Amino acid sequence: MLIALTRPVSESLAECALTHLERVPIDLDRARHQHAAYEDALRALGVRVIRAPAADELPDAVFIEDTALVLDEVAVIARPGAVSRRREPEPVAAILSQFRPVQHLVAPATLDGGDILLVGRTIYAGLSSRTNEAGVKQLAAHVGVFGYEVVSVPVRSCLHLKSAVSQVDDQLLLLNPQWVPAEVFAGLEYLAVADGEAGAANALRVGDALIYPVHYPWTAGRLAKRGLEVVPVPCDELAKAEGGVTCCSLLLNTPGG
Ligand code: CIR
Repeated sequence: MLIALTRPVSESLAECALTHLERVPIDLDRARHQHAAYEDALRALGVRVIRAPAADELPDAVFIEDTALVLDEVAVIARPGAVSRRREPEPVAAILSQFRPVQHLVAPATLDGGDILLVGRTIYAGLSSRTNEAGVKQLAAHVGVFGYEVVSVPVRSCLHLKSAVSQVDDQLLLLNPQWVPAEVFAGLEYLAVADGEAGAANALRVGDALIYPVHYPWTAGRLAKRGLEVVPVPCDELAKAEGGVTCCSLLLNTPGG
């Protein structure tokens, strides 16, 4: 079965790190309702949701994806690129160690989980303002033993690699060609985001369904037209903190029940 680790929206969310967005007021109650709706959407798809402990003093803790890369064989604990986020991974690592052997990235490596796109045995790793060469190199050393190939991808106009591209079907990516060159993903097809929806490339694939922001209707229409099951979730309040749908969980396969 599939487990999703999530983490509550912190009291201090309004002090989140921001890179490409202007700071605007965030309605905490609304963000919490949206986060609950996201967890409900996961449950409705048969996923068991486990909440990591709240960390009200860490504004970005809800974006738990950035704290680790979880593979079937190992969990690699990230070292977030933003100094304000460096204390987020430890409690997550404690939970992951119940399910996987755990490896840690260490200084000078920095890496955010949002920069990692796993497609089969290929790990695309974004080199961004958060993830550096040392981070990708250490990651490659930890996962190479399990037969994963790591491919670096430069990320420029957006926060993370997965702001620009995510996987929506076995051979299909959803991608913003202005933010990442499609040629990097040789052998895969891609669907482009709709005009006026630059941030729409981040979808969370759960089995055959896609948890997807309700605020990108045109791109959602394109996904539906391809026969993909789109599960819309409201998440515009969390988007003000530069978070998307992949960022709010870490998914792990577990055997049996
Ligand atoms: C940050 O800047 O780190 C947070 N405010 C947003 C992180 C979003 N995470 C993600 O896309 N994986």
